[in-house]
Amino acid sequence: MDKHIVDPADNHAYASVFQGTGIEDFKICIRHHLMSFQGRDPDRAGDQDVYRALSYALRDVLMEKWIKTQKTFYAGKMKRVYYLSLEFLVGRSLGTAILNMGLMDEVTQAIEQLGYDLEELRDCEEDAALGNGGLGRLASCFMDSIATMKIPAYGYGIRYDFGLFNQRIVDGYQVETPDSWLRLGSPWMYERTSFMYPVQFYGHVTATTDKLGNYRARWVDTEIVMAMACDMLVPGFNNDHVINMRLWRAKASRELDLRYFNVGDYISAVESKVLSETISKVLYPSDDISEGQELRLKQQYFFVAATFQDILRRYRKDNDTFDDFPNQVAVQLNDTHPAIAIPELMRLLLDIEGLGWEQAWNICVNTFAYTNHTLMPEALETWPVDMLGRVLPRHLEIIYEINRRFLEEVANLYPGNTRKIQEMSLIEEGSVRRVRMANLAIVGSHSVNGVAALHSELLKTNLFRHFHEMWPDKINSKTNGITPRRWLLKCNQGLAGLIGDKIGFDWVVDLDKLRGLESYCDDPVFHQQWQTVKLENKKRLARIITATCAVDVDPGSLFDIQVKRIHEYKRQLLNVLHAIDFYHRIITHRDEPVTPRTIIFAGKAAPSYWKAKLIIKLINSVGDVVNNDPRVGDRLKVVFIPNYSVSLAERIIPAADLSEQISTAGTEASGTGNMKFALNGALTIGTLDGANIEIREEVGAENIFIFGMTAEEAEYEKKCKSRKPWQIYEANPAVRQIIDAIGGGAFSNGDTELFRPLVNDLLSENDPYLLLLDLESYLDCQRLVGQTYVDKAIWTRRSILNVARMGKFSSDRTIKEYAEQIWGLKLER
Ligand code: HBZ
Ligand code: IMP
Repeated sequence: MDKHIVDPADNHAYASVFQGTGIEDFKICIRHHLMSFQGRDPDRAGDQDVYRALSYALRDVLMEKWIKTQKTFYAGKMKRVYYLSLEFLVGRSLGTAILNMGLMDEVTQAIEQLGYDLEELRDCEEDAALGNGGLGRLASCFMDSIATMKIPAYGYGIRYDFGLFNQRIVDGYQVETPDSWLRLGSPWMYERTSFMYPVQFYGHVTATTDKLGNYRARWVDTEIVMAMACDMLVPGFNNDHVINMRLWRAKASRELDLRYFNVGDYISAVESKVLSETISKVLYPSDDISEGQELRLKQQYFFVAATFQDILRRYRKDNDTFDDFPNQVAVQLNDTHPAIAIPELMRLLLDIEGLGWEQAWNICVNTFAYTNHTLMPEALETWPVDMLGRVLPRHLEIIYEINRRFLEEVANLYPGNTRKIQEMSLIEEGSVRRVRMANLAIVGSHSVNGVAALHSELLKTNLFRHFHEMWPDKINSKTNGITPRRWLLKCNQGLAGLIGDKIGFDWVVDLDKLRGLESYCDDPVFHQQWQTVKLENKKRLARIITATCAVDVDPGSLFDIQVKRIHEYKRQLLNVLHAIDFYHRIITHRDEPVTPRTIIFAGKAAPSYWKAKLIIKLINSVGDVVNNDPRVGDRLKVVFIPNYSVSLAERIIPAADLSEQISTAGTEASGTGNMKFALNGALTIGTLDGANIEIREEVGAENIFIFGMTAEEAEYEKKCKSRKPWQIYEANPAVRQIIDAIGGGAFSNGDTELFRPLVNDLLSENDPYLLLLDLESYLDCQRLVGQTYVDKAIWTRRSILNVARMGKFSSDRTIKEYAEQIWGLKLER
């Protein structure tokens, strides 16, 4: 029988209450949600209630567009792209939904007419912080670009109950508290109770033979956890295209309940239910360090197994065989976190679908592509063979077989080269044998990409050199990007408006259009307007600093900002050394003119990373001394803003004059904060590392402050130690004064032990991050920054040129490259 719920003639047939997107429609829909879903009297609703009602109203519009979008995928029999990521650092959704759907005027007015303020409603939203830092935020920028470029793609991940911890600063130290972002539920999470898949763990493997007499492995006696789909919808910019991130939530299986209930053990039944649901409880809070916990492995397999059941379900609707799989499905692995997908797809094809090894393997390799985000050895994931074999016995068997065949190939190519075989093996030998997930990901993918030009080169010449020699076409580079929608249009409405007045708004979807600003780089009226926008943004940030740090800062001073995860290689400590030097210069040469500065930090340290936490303590301690020294006055302030997050970044970045990107060359794979700052008119002080190199190429060497060693020089110094930190300490009085101040207790009430570990590292010949070797060059460069800032015309000109030349760093460009060069898609435009 025909179904008639939908009248095809009706434009808005799918939405029950929603008739359109006019001001009156919104008001009706908000009232409806307030009453029917929240049980609120519209006359007595608070900001939080109206925020929710508005979000649901917008979600109705999104859902309708999503269904239409999905239908076009089916109608066009399109190749689907699956972006698998354990992290999506989404931030807030309300503003993006309004902006991307072009509903700003309607919504603002509807809300105003109801007697509320849109800004205040937006502040009611909790960030979805389902990621640690760069890697997770990149995934979210990619979702925005994929939707904007109308690519048939899906993000897949985990719906953590607790996202990245909240950070408080107590007595200068970081203290972590849980991020219970779902306490009140999120209107942006669409729970689909009908999409539930079983995921197996533990058990063992038995062999059977199928009808044709072939070996078939069976994975039996397993524990089962259910994965429930929760969707977050992602609208493209101004194009009616809506895609989804499908995030899995762990639910106890009925089977598990019954096993205990049947024997009358009610408490055990409930206990094991709770236990199996812990899989999606919490995001692991370490970036760039692999923790190696069993629960983390279970998280990885949980989301991969559920995702592949969903992928195959969709594939089977239009296909009877697997021949066409790689032409219909592309899977991008965001780092090695989802790399267990490779043996999982093999398992499904071999054990469930009954394909032969060769055919299954070809399908795998042609389906998967792997993105590497780090060269740091401590971040490369390996799993103890014992653990993997216990949790996923069949997968370990498959990994061994992949390795056996692969090493055979290596041995044929390089007879007798046992060293090579050892280094390329998927198994690391040692007292504990471990599975190397990066090697698995390389062998099982047709494409391996780095995230900036330098990083990809280093993959080819160092970390993955053997693989590059064997497969010279596999490793490629896709320089990261950021979405201009969130990172300019939304976060810096003043600047976006000013740019729009001059050159229109085409840049929002075609960032190269910003080049049009170059012709205004010497226009004095435009300079004035440009400076006014920056000053307003700085005033807004100054208010936040007063509220959160209880320090008053001068919006007229140079805002010098470093915000990112706290990590030794990112060298926040180097920045502190400059702050101390600046302080010393003020108090020893009191009449010398200086350019007043506010040095701003924010960022989280992994809870187990004590040295990074000690750096936070040092920043706060230096701040305490400097900010309270009457000799300093308004010339210098040092502040640490607590609880860095996406929504805080949206307030901090537009207020920056100077962007600190000062990692040891060769350590930061790309960086994306560097791009966000430059796009908002900050000048960069940085090393020749990651994407900084490409930023310099684009903006011109005269418009960026570069200092320090190159990656090659840093590599050389690490090996040959031609310059020793203690020699620099002895030869340079300013350096000595800085180190002695920290070591002598000037920032720790005379305690000479507290910061001893940091001082020891600085003076050690084995400091892997080479801080003292770059310090003099950094201090000189900072002096030049201060002098340059005094000349407003020069600074503003450079700021404008930075923005004008940021076109390359749109994630739309990055995604276009992935789509055409890795995923095998042809794009409309
Ligand atoms: O990925 C970052 C890189 O450090 C940065 O240079 C790059 O721009 C960015 C995007 O490509 N890497 C991360 O953010 N890594 C993690 O967050 C991470 C999380 C969990 C891990 C390991 C790393 O187990
Ligand atoms: P999924 O791709 O099965 O996850 O479904 C996503 C949405 O696409 C569904 O809610 C439907 O609106 C639509 N859809 C699913 N299957 C088909 C199909 O076979 N043809 C057209 N649209 C479909």
